[in-house]
Amino acid sequence: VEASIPEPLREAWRKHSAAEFNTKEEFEKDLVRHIETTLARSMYNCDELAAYSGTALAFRDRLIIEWNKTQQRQTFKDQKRIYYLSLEFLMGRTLDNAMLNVGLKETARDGLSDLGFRIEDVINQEHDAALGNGGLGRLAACFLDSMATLNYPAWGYGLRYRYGIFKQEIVNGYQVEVPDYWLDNNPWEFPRHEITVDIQFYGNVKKYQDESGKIAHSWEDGEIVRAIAYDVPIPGYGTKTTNNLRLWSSKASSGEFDFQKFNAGDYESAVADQQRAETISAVLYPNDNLERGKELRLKQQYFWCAASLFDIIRRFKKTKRAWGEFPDQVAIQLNDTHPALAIVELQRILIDKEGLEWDEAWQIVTKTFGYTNHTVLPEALEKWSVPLMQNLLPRHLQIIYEINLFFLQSVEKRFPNDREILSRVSIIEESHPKMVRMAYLAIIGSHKVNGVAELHSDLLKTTLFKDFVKIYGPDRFTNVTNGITPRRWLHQANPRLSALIAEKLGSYDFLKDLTLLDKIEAFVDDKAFREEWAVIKRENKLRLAEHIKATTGYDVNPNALFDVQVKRIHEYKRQQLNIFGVIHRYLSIKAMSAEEKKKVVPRVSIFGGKAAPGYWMAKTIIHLINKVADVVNKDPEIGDLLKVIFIADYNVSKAEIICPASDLSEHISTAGTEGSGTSNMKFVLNGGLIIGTCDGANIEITREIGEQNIFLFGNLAEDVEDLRHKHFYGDFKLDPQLERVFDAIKDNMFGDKADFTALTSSIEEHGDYYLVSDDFNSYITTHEMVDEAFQNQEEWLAKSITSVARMGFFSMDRVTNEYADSIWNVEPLDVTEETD
Ligand code: 6GP
Repeated sequence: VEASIPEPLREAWRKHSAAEFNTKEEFEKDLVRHIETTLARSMYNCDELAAYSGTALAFRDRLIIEWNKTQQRQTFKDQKRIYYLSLEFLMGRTLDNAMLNVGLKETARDGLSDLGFRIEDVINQEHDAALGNGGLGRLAACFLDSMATLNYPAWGYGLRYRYGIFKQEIVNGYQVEVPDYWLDNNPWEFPRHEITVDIQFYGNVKKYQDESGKIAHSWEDGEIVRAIAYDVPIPGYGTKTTNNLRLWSSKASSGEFDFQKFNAGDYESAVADQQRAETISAVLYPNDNLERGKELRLKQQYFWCAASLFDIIRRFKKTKRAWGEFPDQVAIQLNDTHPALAIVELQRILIDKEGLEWDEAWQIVTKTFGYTNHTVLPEALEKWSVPLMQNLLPRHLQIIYEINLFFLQSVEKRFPNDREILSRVSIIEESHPKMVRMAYLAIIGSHKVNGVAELHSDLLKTTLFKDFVKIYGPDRFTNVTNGITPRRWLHQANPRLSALIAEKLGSYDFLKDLTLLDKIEAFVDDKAFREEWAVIKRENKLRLAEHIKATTGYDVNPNALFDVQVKRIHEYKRQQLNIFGVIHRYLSIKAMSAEEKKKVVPRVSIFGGKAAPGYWMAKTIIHLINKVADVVNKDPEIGDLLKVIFIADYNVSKAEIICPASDLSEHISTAGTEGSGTSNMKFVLNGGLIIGTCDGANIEITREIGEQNIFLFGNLAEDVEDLRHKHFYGDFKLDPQLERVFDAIKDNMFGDKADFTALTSSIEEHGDYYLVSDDFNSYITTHEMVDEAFQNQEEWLAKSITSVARMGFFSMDRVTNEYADSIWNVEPLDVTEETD
C-alpha cells in the first residue's frame, strides 16, 4: 500500500495538522498537557525534572513540526545534500539551545515562572548528550548547528551509543570512570523502527560468472546485525531549517534470536547472540587522539558506514537519477578516517550490486568523498590488521587490495624508477601482521583532503602526506581553519555579554554574521561599556566560584586571576607543564617575605579534563594536580595567593560555565602537535586572554587579534625535530627551575614521590619528547608578564574587548561556507518561500 495519503483526503489532514506554540499561553498549555498526559504527573507531584521533561517535550513538538517541513522542502527542491559522517557528536544539552535557536526562551521563562519554576533550574536538569571525546566530536556538533543555521540541506550520521563518554569522579586524587547511561529521560530522539538496515559481517566471498559472462563477486553467509535509525532534530538559529542527525542503534536481526535454540531449551545462547548484536552500539571508545585496533571498533565503523550509505543511496534512488549524477546530489564528509570504510562500501555496492564497471564506479566514489584530518600524532593514525579485516569484511579487503593495485600502478607510471615511493604510499603496510593504513585509503578515495588550521595543514603537506602531494599535486590538499558556533559559545554560554554586544550593535545579527563584532571595537574607550564588560566577567567568575565551592568545597577569591586549562588530558597538550609551573609558583611564594607577598597577583589555577582509561601517564598527571591542590589549598602561608582546582567530569555544559569565567586560559601544546584547538576560540570569544604556544589555531588567533593581545611562548614547530634529536643523543640539560620543582616532588611534598616517577623520568631520563624542560623557562617568564599585565586592569580590559571584537573569523559559519564552496559544492536552500 502506498504510504502517502491521496489528494482528496489530504484536506482532513491539513485541518488537523499539528500547530506550533508561539505565545506564552500556548506554551503553558502544551507544557501542562505533556506533564499531565505524556508524563502522567500533576501539579501535586511536579518536580524540576518533570518540569524539564514537559518543557523539552513542548519544544520537541515544535522542532519536529519544523523538521517535517524542512525534510519536505529539501525533498521538493532536490538539491545536492551534505552528509557528515562522524563517530562522535559531542552535543551537550539541547533544551537551552533549542529555545534560543527558535527564539522562544523568554516566552518559556515567563511560562515556567507562571507555573512555579525558574528556567535555569529546569535547564540544569538535563543530562549532557556526550557522544564524543573532545575536539573532533564537538566540531561535528558545531557543524550541525551551523549547517542548519545557514540552511544547508545536511544530515549528520553517527552511532547511538548506549553509553557515551564515561563520567569522571576523583577519588583520593585519582580518576575513576563511571558509566554514563544517558538515554533514560532523553526526549530529543525519535526512534524510527520502520527504518532499518541489515548489516553483514564475516562470511566469505564467492566468485561467479554473471549472465554476460563477466566475473562477479558475492559476499555470502556470516552474521547479520540490524541497524535501527534514531533521529535527532537540529534546529538552526533564526531560521525554519531543522536538519536531522541520524544515529544508528544495533539490534539482533529478526533471524538472529534463534527460536530453534530457544525452543530446544538453549535460552542462554539465544540471548547471548542477541546481546552480542547490541554490543556494537553499546559504548563510545573513550580515546582522544589515540587508536587501538580492537575488532569491536572496526565492527562499529562498518556497521555505521554501511547503514548510512544504504540510507543515502535509498534516498538518491528515489530521484530516479543515473548513477553518474550521484556526486551531483551527494557530498559525504569523512570526519577523520573513522568512516573511511564508506569509500570501500560505496565502491562495493556500485560494482557488486549495481553492476557498474570499476572505473566508472571509482570516479563516482572519489567525487563524492572529502576527508578531514584532525591530527598528525602517529599514535592517532588508524591502521587495521589485514587478518582482522580479512575475517570480518572479506570482500572489502579484496576491494582495498584492488584500489591499492590501481593506485600503485598509476604511481609507478609517474615515478618509474622509484621503488621506495611505492612502499611508502601503499595502503598496505608490509609489517607483521600487515596493516591497512586508513589515512591513505581516505586520501586516495577522496577528491579533497583538509587539515584544520594553517600550520596543521602545512605540516600534513610537508610531512605525513608529502608523497601524496607529489603524486596528486597540491590542489587535493587544503586548509579550513576550525571555528565554533557563536550561538552556543557566546549567546547561550554568556547571555549577558551577548546582550551587551547586541545593545551596542543594535541587534543580535552578529550571531549570524560574527564579523559584525568588529563594531564593538569602537566602544573600547567607552567608560560605561567597559564597566559593564568588567561586571559581566566578574559575575561569570562568581558563577564558576559557586560551582567550585559546591563541587570541591574550596572557596576561591573572585578577584584572583582565573587561569584555566580544560581539555582532554594528554602529554602533548602538556597539563604537566602547567602543574609544574604551579608548583614553581608555590615554591616561589613560600620563599617570599611578607612584604614581597603583598605584590603577588592572586591566582586560581583551574584544571579539568578526562584521561583515556588506559592512558597511565595522563592519569598520573591528574593525580599530581589533585595532590598539589591538597597541599597548596591547605597551606596557611599561601592563603588566597594561590588555589589549585581540579573540576571533575569536564563536559560541554561545564565548559559553558567555565569559558565565560576565565581571565586567562592555557593552550600550551608542544608546537606542531595540536591540530587546531577550538576551546582557545571559545575563551577569547568570551573575553578571556590566552597563554599559548605557536601551535594550531593559536597562530591565526594571534594574526586576527594582534600579538599584543596574546601571551605566546616556547619553541617553534620548526625547531622541535632538532631538539628531540639532540635529546635522543644525550644532549639534554634539565632546566634549573624545573629541577627545583622536581626536587620538591622527590622530597615527597605532594605525597609519595614514587607515584610521580614516570612523569619526571619521562623528562629527565627519557628524552623529554614533549619539550617540557625546553619550554619551561619561557613559560614561567611569560606567566610573569601575565601577572604584570593583570595588575593594569584597564589595559587588560582593553585587550579583552579588542580581542572579542576581532574574533569574527572563527565563526563556524565561515567554516561551513568554506567547506560548502571548496569541498562540497553545495548551495544553501532558499527558505523564503513556503512550498507546502
Ligand atoms: C582534534 C585535534 O586534536 C584538535 O586540535 C582539533 O581542534 C579537533 O580535533 C577538531 O578539529 N582531534 C581529535 O580530537 C582526534 O581524536 C583523531 O583526532
